[in-house]
Amino acid sequence: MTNTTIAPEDLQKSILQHLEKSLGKDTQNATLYDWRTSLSLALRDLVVDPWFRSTRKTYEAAGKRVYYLSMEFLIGRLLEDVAINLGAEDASRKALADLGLEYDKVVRDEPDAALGNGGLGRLAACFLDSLSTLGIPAYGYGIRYEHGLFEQHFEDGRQIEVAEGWLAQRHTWEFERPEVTYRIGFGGHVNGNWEPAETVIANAYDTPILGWKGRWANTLRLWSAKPTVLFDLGSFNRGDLVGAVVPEALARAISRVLYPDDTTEAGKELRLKQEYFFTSASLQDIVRRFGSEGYDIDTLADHVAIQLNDTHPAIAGPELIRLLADDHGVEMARAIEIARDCLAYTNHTLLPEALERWDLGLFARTLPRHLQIIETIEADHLSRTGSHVRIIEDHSVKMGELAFVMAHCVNGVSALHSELVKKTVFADLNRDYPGRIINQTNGVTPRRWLYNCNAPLRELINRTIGESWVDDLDQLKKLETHVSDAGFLEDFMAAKQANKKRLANWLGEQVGQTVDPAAMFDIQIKRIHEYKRQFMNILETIAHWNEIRDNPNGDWTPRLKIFGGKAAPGYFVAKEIIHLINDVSRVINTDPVTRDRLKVIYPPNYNVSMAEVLIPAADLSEQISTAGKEASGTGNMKFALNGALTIGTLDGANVEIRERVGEENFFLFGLTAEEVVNRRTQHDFSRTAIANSPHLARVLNQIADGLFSAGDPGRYHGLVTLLYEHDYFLVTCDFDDYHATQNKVDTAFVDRRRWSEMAALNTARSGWFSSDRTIEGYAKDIWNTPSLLDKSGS
Ligand code: GL4
Repeated sequence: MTNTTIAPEDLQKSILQHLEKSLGKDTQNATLYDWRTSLSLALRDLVVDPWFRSTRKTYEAAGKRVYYLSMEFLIGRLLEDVAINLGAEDASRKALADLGLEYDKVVRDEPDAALGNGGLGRLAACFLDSLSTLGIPAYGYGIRYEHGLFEQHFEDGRQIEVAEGWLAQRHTWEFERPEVTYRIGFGGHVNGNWEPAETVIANAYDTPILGWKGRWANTLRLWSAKPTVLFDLGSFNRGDLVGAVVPEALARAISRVLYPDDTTEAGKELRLKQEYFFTSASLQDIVRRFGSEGYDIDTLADHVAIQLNDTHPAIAGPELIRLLADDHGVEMARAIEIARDCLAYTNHTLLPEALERWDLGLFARTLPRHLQIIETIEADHLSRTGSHVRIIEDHSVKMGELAFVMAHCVNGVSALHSELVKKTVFADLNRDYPGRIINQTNGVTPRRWLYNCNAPLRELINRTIGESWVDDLDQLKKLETHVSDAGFLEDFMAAKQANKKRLANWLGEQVGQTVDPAAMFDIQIKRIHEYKRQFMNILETIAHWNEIRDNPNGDWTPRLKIFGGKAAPGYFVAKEIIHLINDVSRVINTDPVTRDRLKVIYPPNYNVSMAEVLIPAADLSEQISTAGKEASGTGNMKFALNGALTIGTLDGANVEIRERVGEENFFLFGLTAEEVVNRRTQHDFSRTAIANSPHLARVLNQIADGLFSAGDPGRYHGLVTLLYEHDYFLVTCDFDDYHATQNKVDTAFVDRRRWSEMAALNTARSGWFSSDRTIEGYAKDIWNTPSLLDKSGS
């Protein structure tokens, strides 16, 4: 084991040295930021050795490497990650305590690196963690956005977006590489060669990603856009001060902001440019590195496995062909073959609006050479397969089809999703290329999502089965034998209670609300979307509130409902749902009749760090999407791993979670994916469902009458009408079953012994949902990359 053990005294010395020498501060004037940065730099010093060692081993092994191309990496904070992977958490605590500082406060000062929207970006971050833990040589490639996902504020219950500024402070973990730059062209003409009209520079910034016990570290390389000409001196000298900075502003715009939506075609030129920008820079980097090691370009696919995280980097197909054919003189047909052998594509959604299509005119103007290559790819595909599926159609370039045709392997992200990919979006291509679509069910890193965020449960597990579960999560199965032991169950619930108290304190600090840690903590955290049905959750909450009011002396199980999540700024309905949740919460929380038994809290600005406080404290996990719509979900796995029970539909990875934890330990409700499709064909299905559900009808009338929007009774007419007229996500059809199942949850929660067994079994049986297992699957079935880790030492 290479657990870099560092004595607290040595760490403290290093912290003080960085405070003075790197930050130019003395202890008297040091701020929290200074201390946090000094600790980070001191720990970063310890990362460099394993990082260099891994890089050397990678080059020596001369084997295949993974390149994970992703528009998004939703990393969150890194300091704690590094501290635990180095085995330096205790030393850090001690070193800081002796300086009069509190470790937890210092780590909480770090802003989240929010370079992603939600599940897709967070999955990429979990994959980086697992790749390093498994010692698979890999690079993550993405964009170094200056502004990550927007900050969410509430004003009178409405979502307000404010630009986020994580780079306003020094980002301690990265190393700028001013010498690593590539030119990225746009527009222009093709006269034999492509002559772009416009060029920007992609500049690399590297962050080491350390795996468990510091045994291995890979690199996350993010690209920042810079102008080729810093400053238009001519304009400046003519007195045009604004015009002088235009070239710089235009270039930098490319890496300025993360698009705040991963499920709608953001459209427009800038998004296309962002996608090409980071894909081209990454591929140029890969090909350059390959060449510098002296290999024959014809063997590229023996050394290079490129994974496309959704269609955002789908331009990689034509770009790699361009580099091979135009720059390295490889014959076109062979270039297509090599590129395909290198590339694989993960599909993350079936939502039609998320399958990118670019307007042909825009595409031709921006990437004229690539359009020619795509025509060649299409002709090759059509002639080889006799397919009728085109890549260029209806005056647009279809990126899903392009990614599929140019990948040797296409995977979905849960068993159900992969089957639906075969049957729906890519049914025809599946026939043209049988066997190309496979499944790799998502996973989450147990380092962040149990070890680090849930210290009480971590300690209990360590005491019970030892520590080997952290990088071998199947070991959690050993907990099963302890589930019949009353003492163990008590300890398990004590850990949960400690987390609930921590959350209660946190809520007190953050939103000024007092909550009862004995209540059931029922949590739905994720992006706000109609298909995820936060709307159904808040409607059911109102129905529950009505029931308590109707029978105030009933034996009600106290519940705290927590919502968290952001809506895309342009997604009107999602923003209405946020507004409604906040309005309902105001009314319910001030009702003296129900106050002790039902509370609704929606802390603003949900992010990775907030999830780390919420998930360990959950009793109930809400995974209630319309069946067939949530490709996988990964929050569902984090909750189950941390001993929450799920109320959920047969959607995404819920299906596999239920299979593994046992159907008796999962609260299932709702239509199946197949039933959903059938129900939509029935005439007036939503009106019928509402007419048959007195609970729902009453709730909808209350909302329509303005009960939750005093002074503005018409506020939610649009939302209510939507349910009557276009209930595409079948909120009305699943409502009654959901409500009845929630009542079962209430009853179950009161039987503490049984509940604690179910909760502990959820933890014990969630080992399969480790992203280590997922990455092993990719390595074996898609990449053919070995681990270079010598688990025994060095
Ligand atoms: C998503 C899916 O919506 C989500 O179910 C899945 O877990 C995640 C990672 O595979 O990918 N697809 C898109 S687009 N955004 C997501 O979060």
